[in-house]
Amino acid sequence: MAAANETVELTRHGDVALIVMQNPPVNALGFALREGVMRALDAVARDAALRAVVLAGSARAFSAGADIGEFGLPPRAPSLRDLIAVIEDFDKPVVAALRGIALGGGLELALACHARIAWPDARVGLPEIRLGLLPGAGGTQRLPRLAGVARALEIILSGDMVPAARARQDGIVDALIEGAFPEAALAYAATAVRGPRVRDRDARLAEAKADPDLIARAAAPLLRRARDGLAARACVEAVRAAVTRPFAEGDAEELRLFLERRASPESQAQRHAFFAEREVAKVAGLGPEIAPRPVRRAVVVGAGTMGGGIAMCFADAGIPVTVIEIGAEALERGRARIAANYETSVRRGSLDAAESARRLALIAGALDFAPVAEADIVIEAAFEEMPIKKQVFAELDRHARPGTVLATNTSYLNVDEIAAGTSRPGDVLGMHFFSPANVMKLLEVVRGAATAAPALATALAVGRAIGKVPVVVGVCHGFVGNRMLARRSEQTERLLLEGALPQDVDRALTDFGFRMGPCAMGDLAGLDVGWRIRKAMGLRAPVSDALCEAGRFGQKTGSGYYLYQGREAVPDPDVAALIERVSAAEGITRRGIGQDEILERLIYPMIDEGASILEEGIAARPGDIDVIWIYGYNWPVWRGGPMWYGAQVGLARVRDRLAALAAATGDGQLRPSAALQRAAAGP
Ligand code: 3H9
Repeated sequence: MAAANETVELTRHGDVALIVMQNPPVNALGFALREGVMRALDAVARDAALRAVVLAGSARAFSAGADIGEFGLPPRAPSLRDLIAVIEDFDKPVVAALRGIALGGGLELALACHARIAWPDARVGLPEIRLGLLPGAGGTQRLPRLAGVARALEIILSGDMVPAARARQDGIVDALIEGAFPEAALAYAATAVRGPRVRDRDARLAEAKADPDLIARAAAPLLRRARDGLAARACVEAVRAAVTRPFAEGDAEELRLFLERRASPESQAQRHAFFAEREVAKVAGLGPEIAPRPVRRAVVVGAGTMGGGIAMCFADAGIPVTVIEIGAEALERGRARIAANYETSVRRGSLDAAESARRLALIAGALDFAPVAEADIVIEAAFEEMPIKKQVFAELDRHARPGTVLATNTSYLNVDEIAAGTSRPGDVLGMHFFSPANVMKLLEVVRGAATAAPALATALAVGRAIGKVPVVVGVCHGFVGNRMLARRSEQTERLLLEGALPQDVDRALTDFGFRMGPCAMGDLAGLDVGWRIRKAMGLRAPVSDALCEAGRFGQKTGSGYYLYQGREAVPDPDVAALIERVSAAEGITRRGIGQDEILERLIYPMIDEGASILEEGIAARPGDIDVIWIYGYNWPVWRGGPMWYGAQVGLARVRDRLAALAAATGDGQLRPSAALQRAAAGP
């Protein structure tokens, strides 16, 4: 046994060498790992007794690809491309033994080997597009030569992982292995012969060479779905080069495009988002010594849209859940809505009928609180009114076992006040889901003043188990996401009153990269919800109120800020007239407002609010806020999130523009907060 260096082990087994990459947790191909593999190969090359090589990783990961953390650093040789060149031209056959994941540069390394064998749990993929990149170590040139051009485009542009069995069908993997590791790999390599290099295998390119439109046809639907159009188009161009140029030229073109994308602000933003998403899992006061409690059974209180969506999250994750309602009719309505949601998935082909039935069977209903006694976690999704919440929590306190996590799905209310009404505030916290709860990945986990660490750890573990990205936030009105959203909504209303129309406001945000602007979003969610809350609180939003008074609640009534023809929003002259009337009644002289001003007034106040949220400790890091906006509000990931964007613009500029806008409009809400001023001044 010999260590090539601290991350790579080289052992000899008869005439076969075994090189094992050991850079936990996922064998990212950092400098030490690359250097270690290079040294090991060198030792093998010099040893005449060795006639074949197995290159392997851990059970979890062959390799997750290039070390993303190194992208901002000066390059250090050997590069991944150097390593790939040595492997490809190695005069003894090199067999990649794939277990766990082989992603990005990890798969590219395997593609340079002379054969690939995979255990059934292996998954391969080229997820670079999710970081605003394209594969940069030959993936766009070699994959089409194995899997064909159309399939390679699908894999590269989706970034999805391909299970071993499918990778075998696609021709990416040469053999599926059932035997033990490493014996089965060594046995395979012992009989391996060095076939043609992947770069020399052009047969599968023939179809695309003969049909010049094939790439455009195959890429079109994939480009439509891409979230970062620049990266997606670069992927297509690199694959086109694989078809139209000799390997060396295509490969050089791929590298050129890769370096261009790697330096782009879009990719930097997505790399930030990647690390921010992993960072949110690190929570102050939650060390490895705090074990989450096991959750085998859940209860959701309330069978409304939110409660039903939350129940589906549990059923989707295989956790039995009981939904409690006060009336049989409401319970039945809730159950019917859940069943209809599953039916839609079956109709669309995303779920098969048997699985849908299995999930539905995991959801029970009850008309009293008795099932709470069996639950490990309870999520209350009742009406958004404090007296109702308190009543429900009194019942939960009466029925729940000690240690059951009691969570409220409140969007705004004070979690500490809810907790104080129970005899066990340590087990109470917020779990704020986003609508539709079974789809949106964000979960704000609200840590109350008294929330105990094990309860928090359990909520986070449950959140992850049901496929969410949980972010810990503190108690305040609206927590992080909705508190910032309120600043944007305020400005939407002001902009409409001062001279903009809904389509102007929305266009500023869709041009920025959002799928929808605030007016279209309001129409989708239903304008009446906010209207009722405002009325109860004695608040006004003159334009939105006037729309509701005219019965225009949004999509559900066929009209809101827009007129709806099916789901298509059409600007409505009646709305323009209504807004002009409201402006006049408010004594406001309307003026033309440019797109730049609209964008600044929608986004900068959110950044301002984010600065206060950070200063108050409601969110732990700027990246946490970014994750909240990316997963809860569809902030375009290639813009990195509001705090990342604010840092790119420069907080001092955000501060100055807000001050100027406040002075120009007389709107005090635009004045930069003390927190932003402090953040902009720097440490
Ligand atoms: C590339 O390969 C470019 C090439 O084409 C060209 C080069 C020339 N680098 O997610 P997890 C860390 S681009 C650095 O919690 P999971 C991660 O930060 C790359 N670090 O686990 C975390 O650290 P910590 C293409 C990485 O099981 C820890 O590993 N590859 C990398 O839920 C565990 O990660 C990708 O885009 C990396 N490449 O998911 C794959 N990968 O514990 C990106 C992970 O300190 N990675 N880390 O917070 C993933 O998609 C997921 O991490 C993975 C594991 C599926 C691998």
